[in-house]
Amino acid sequence: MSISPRIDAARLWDSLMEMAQIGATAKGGVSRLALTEEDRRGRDLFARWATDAGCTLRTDAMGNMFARRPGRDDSLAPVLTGSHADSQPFGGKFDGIYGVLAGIEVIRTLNDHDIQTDRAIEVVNWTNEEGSRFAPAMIASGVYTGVFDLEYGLSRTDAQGITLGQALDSIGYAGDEPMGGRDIHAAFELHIEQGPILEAEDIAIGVVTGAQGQRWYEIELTGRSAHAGTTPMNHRLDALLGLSRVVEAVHALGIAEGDEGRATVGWVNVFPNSRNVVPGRVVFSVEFRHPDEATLEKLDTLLRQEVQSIAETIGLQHTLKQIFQYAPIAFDAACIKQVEQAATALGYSQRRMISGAGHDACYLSTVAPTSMIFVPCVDGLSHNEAEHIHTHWAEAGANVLLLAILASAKS
Ligand code: HGY
Ligand code: MN
Ligand code: MN
Repeated sequence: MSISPRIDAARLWDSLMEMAQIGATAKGGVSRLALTEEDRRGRDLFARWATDAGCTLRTDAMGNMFARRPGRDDSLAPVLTGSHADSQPFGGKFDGIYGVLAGIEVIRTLNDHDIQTDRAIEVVNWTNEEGSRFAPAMIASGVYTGVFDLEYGLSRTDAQGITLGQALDSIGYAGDEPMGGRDIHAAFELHIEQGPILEAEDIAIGVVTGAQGQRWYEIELTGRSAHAGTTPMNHRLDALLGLSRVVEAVHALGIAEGDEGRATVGWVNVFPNSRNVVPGRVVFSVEFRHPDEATLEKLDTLLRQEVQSIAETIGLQHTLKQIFQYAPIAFDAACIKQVEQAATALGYSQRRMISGAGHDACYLSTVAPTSMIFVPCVDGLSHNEAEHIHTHWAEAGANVLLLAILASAKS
């Protein structure tokens, strides 16, 4: 593989820091929840940079944005890259947006050196990857790839009852581009690892071969609200007591799976949430992740048994629904090889690994040859305002992305 020019690391870092000003939080992170005013400002900036780099911009009905740099032969299926610009409520400056802006930096670098590719290159900003404002996660790449239908996607509601479709309209990003259904030659998503492995092993590039499976649940426990001062303990139907026991049980299920166990209760709503009222109802999330589908199936069974038993012991009603799931993902061998060859050509240390986090690439892999590139992050910390990467890590990942795309964009 001939060594191509390198990306402009300072320009990429400047773009990351400029974007990080949008939704900047006091503790150095960002808050750009999907389809909020901050997300709109981030989208506008992405759109400006993409058009400044000579790309055409198209937006589909879920608000997914496609910045396209034409190739010599427009009839050839394009090479996709990109990631997501939305963040967690108190997220970091790099989760998702690093892959979006590294894609723009690849385009800028090709322009600088007047490099034409046979295939078009598209940098995508996927809507609502985080699944924080609108559950489930990766909903828009899920609709794009046919995992969910459009009506389901647009009807997801946030905590205030606003639908994803209404939020899209309110920020002016409901597009008319057809949802998916077209040939994609290959896709590469560059992302921070969001875990500790690469930094701990002092390795520059994660060659991501797949992603662990996920199961997301929404559980409701219903007891009876009652006066905190007059209701004896043995007269209570305390839903929050039930939640606390489910949290302990879920944690124990994760621990029982050893190093690969991932079990989390992250989203909790207590009603009426008043200091002097015994909570009558709770609605909360449970999620499991694991590289083995049979283990996820086992955890599903155990969760249902635990919730049933805890609810019965206290005298609570309960509902449990699975709202999101996908089996462990294997990425495309040829794409994986192109990433390895790019890292080797550039002299970067590398190791194969699977992704602990979900990414839009997981759904994209169901319709196109796809793989991912990881770079380390400090202390493996992410979904936290203190998330940080070093400039040389950012540079290495974007250079590998550049070479992998160049190799793939040949007809
Ligand atoms: O939850 C995830 O794995 C991703 O960060 N949305
Ligand atoms: Mn992400
Ligand atoms: Mn994330």
